[in-house]
Amino acid sequence: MTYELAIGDRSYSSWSLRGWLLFEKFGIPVRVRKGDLYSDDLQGLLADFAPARLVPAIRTPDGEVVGETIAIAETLAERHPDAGIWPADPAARAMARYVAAEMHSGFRDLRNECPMDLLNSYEDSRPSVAVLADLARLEEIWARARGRFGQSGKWLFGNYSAADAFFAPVAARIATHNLPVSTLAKDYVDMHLQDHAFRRWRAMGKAENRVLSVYAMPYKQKPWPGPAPQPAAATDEPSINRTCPYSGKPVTHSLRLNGQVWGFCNPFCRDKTMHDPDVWPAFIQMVEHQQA
Ligand SMILES: N[C@@H](CCC(=O)N[C@@H](CS)C(=O)NCC(=O)O)C(=O)O
Repeated sequence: MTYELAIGDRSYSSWSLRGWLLFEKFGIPVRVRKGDLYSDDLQGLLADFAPARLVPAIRTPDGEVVGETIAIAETLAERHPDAGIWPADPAARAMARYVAAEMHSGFRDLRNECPMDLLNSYEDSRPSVAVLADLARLEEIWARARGRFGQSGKWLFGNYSAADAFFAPVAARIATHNLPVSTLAKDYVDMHLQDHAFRRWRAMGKAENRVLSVYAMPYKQKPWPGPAPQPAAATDEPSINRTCPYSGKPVTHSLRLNGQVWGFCNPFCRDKTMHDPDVWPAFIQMVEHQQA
């Protein structure tokens, strides 16, 4: 038995992103089950995670259901004390818990006015005074965390911690809504956009190929503010490999990248790879092995 994680649409569900990062960044195996937001599909999924009423929700290997992202973080930290979910230093850990809890319960104006949408990015936006106040508060706590505890790495408390998972969707909001922030905050936002786990999540969201127009904003679009993925395209050509790099099953769907054709055992795994080929370790290993 492994953990199960219920999530919503990857392009839009900011809390699902946080919940998934808590597994992905700390090497905890999990079976992800996705439901479409605002649909019976999600309600059906959540019925299997009773009494959860929102995503993310998890089921532990021994069958306990936990909802609320902050409770999921604490449950995983308790069950995996060596995973580094919270910083090892007690003072850093205290502040990391504090800022993650503040994210969990606060920043409502930023969250309401600037929804997470990993499919779109805007030239400008008109942040309200309340959103600017949320940004000022973020600047304050990010600068304090980095200044006091950030020497050993590039994340808020040095190494990546649950606090960074909690702020990943905020980083996406700042970047895609082009919100005004300091250089220090922008550097931290860029860390998230470059992070391979974050990029895997975004690539999977693109592979889901589901657009929720309710999140569209009336602003001029700009290119995605993170690293531009290598161009790859779906193809029917025969692939170099016969088995899928992820499952070992026979190839059924292929993509073309840098003049070579690679195969996968289902359309989702082909498409998630196609949308950002550089961030999938098993795929990269296969390509490098073939080229060696
Ligand atoms: N406080 C909750 C918030 C979770 C939440 O708002 N999830 C949204 C998706 S991002 C949801 O499940 N929406 C479905 C609905 O409202 O029916 C947490 O920390 O997990």
